[in-house]
Amino acid sequence: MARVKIISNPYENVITYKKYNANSGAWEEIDTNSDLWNEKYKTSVFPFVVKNIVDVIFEEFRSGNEQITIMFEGTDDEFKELESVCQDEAYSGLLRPVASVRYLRNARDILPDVKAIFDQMQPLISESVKDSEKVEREKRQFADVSKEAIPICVIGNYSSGKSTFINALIGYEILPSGDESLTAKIHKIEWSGYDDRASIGFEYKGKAIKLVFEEKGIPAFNTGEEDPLFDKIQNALKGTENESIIIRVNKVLEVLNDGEHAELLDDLSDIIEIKIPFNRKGVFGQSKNKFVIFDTPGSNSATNYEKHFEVLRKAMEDLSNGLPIYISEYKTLDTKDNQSLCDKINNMREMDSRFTLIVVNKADDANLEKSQFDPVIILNQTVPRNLYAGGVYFVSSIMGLGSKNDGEFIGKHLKRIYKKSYEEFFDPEDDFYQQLYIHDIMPDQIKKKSLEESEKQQNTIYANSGLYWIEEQIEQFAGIYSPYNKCHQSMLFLDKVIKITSEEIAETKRICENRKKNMENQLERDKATLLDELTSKENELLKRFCEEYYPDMKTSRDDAEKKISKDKLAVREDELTKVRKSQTAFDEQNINVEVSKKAVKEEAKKLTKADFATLLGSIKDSRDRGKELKETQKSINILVADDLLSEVKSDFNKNISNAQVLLNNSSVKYWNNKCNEMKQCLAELVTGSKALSNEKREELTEVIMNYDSISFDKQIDKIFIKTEFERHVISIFGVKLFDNNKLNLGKLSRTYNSELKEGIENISRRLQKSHDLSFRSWTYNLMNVIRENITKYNPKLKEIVIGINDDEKRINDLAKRQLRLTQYTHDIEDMMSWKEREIKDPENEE
Ligand SMILES: Nc1nc2c(ncn2[C@@H]2O[C@H](COP(=O)(O)OP(=O)(O)O)[C@@H](O)[C@H]2O)c(=O)[nH]1
Ligand SMILES: [Mg+2]
Repeated sequence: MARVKIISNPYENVITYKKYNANSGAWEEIDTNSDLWNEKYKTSVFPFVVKNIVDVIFEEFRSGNEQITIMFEGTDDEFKELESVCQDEAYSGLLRPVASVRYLRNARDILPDVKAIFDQMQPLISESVKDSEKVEREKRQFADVSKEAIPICVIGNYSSGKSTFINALIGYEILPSGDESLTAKIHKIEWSGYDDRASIGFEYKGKAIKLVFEEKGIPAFNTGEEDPLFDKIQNALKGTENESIIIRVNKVLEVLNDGEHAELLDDLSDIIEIKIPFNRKGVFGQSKNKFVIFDTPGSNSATNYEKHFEVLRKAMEDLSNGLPIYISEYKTLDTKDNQSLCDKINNMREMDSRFTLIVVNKADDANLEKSQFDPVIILNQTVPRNLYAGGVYFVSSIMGLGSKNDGEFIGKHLKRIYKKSYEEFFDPEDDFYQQLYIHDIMPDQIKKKSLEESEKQQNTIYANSGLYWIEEQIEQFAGIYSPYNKCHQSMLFLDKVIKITSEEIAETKRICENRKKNMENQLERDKATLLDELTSKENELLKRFCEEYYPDMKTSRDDAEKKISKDKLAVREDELTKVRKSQTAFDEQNINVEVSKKAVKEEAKKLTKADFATLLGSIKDSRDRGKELKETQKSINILVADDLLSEVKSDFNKNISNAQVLLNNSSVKYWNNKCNEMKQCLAELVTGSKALSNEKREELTEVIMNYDSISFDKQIDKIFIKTEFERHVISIFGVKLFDNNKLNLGKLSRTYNSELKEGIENISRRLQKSHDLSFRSWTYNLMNVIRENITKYNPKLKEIVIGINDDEKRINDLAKRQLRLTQYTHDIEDMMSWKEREIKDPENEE
């Protein structure tokens, strides 16, 4: 029986494959000539290619009617996709998908935790990357990653229907469509948060302008001076006091897009921000996700092409990990204009084109007759060839919009098209009945869902316009795929911040070293020698103390490690069983069914045929009774397992927090001792030195011996232990029930002990790092006090010493922040790394 393994890591965007060698009992590389080596199957989004992957596996590994086991290592979400594909009748039930013990958590599940950590980090990050100009971009990106907004970037050539498509998503005719001016701007559109409020914001002649629309009335905007553009806006709004917000917003946007007064628009910012109500009809309007839509200028308005693109790129810079939607018409899928735009997009690193949705708009007007329609040919045309990721969607934006606003359009042109096509989209009996979604090109298992779901839609025009299914896909992206992106971006961002902090530390250290050298050069020789001796002693001790710390703490770690044995668990299990049994009125006497059955059988041998019927009856009776008892026993086992597991978990929590206290105490004790040792050693050096007068020597010795004791950074321990904690509790949870509904005690005690050990190691390591830093900072400060004393009566030197002091404080601060950033990064990394689970079915184990 063939066994293949798929390892998919959507966080890193890689899929790899292995095959099982029954002779060696090991997983090996797949054959070099396998189609699975195809780049497409290694880096795509798994659900987009899973059907093809399964096809290849079926083709290459099939041998007669033998089953093929497909072992899957990855997230549960992706495993479900695999399962649904394998059910396809085409594989005659020969494919057996199995989830491996190794798995990754779904991004949508960990994203809230990642965000929580980011929130905690926010002040830390802004402190660490202050003043530095080069990190402005990173900071903006950070804001993006930690925000919930999901950018949708609508791109396409001039007049392909971008604005109309966006209006269809929103369900209101907000954006003007039709004629587009050469000075076209980017429109950034968000939900206003209210049904009766909207705003338009932009910059004009360097001033920020914001028009706020409420249910009734015309927005007042007091600009101070008269301006032809504002006059035009006021004019356009005249008499619309009682119109809907949508109409008023549309009127203003028309003015801001009107090529007739292009010269006025030159003073308008490139981005116009619009906040408006969304129509609640449809998937998009009901989504809980916060989408931000960008309407981009059509690219083939030749003269401004480069400029438009630059504007778009800038807008996207702030909003990485967005969803690109490419709008094209059916008849222009293969044009040069589209080719050059595709090239641009593929070169734009801000955009993750792995997810691009391709919309063939105005499909109400396209010739999609079956005889002409060939997906293979379409996929080979410019736009799909360059950008196809998960689907080509056939849409009529006008019909989609009409399905949400009941055909009430502002523009006559749109209204006419809607009215004209209404029957075609509504009446199945119509000669030209249109269901645009049936033309969509996407992976089979998704297509299947699309057909089923679209068929079920109550609003037929909405479904038939193709809008419904693309909204479903956008929602899918937001729910499942976008979190991976955000997780990934957050890691990239953290790495950058940590790198920047390191650079700053290195730079400050360099300045500090120079200052020290400078000071020593200016100091009298004897004093300089003393300072030199003190510094090297300080370094030597610092090094030794840090090295000895971890081994020294071993006893404390051992003390904290309160292991649990399998036997002890068994005893506790017995006790809990007794308690549960007494509550369930469990009849102990009847438990010996097996014995009584045997006795009946013995009897049977002696009996004649005549008595046999009665006997059978009694066997059946006893069997029924046995069954009943087994059921009771089973439910008791389940209860006991729950009891025991929750006891063990609270025990674990208790032990971990005890360990935390214990380790902290002994660590504090260790460093307090070392502080004293350090003081003594340095004081000895001073006492034995000839560089200072008797009086000054004594004074300095006293300063050293009376120097403050060390204080530790408490905050660090508090923050980290929380996440540390949860992680381990989750692992303990992972101990599953056995078939007989009892816990696997051996496994439980093993897991418990190893998790406890690891937890303690982690606490210890974190303490080490944090206390080590505190100690360093304490020594730096002590050395500065000494330095100040030695140079006390020299004003020029004093200044340098103050500088050194500041530098060292800064280095220390940065190092502490960096430590915390690193810890946070580990926490996030850990969430995205491979985990192992216990699996009930022993067959699944490798
Ligand atoms: N028949 C039809 N025409 C459409 C559809 N969507 C847009 N149009 C028309 O195409 C033209 C350009 O649309 P617009 O949204 O302004 O395109 P943009 O330049 O890409 O923003 C307008 O005249 C629209 O009425 C559609 O679904 N069907
Ligand atoms: Mg437009």
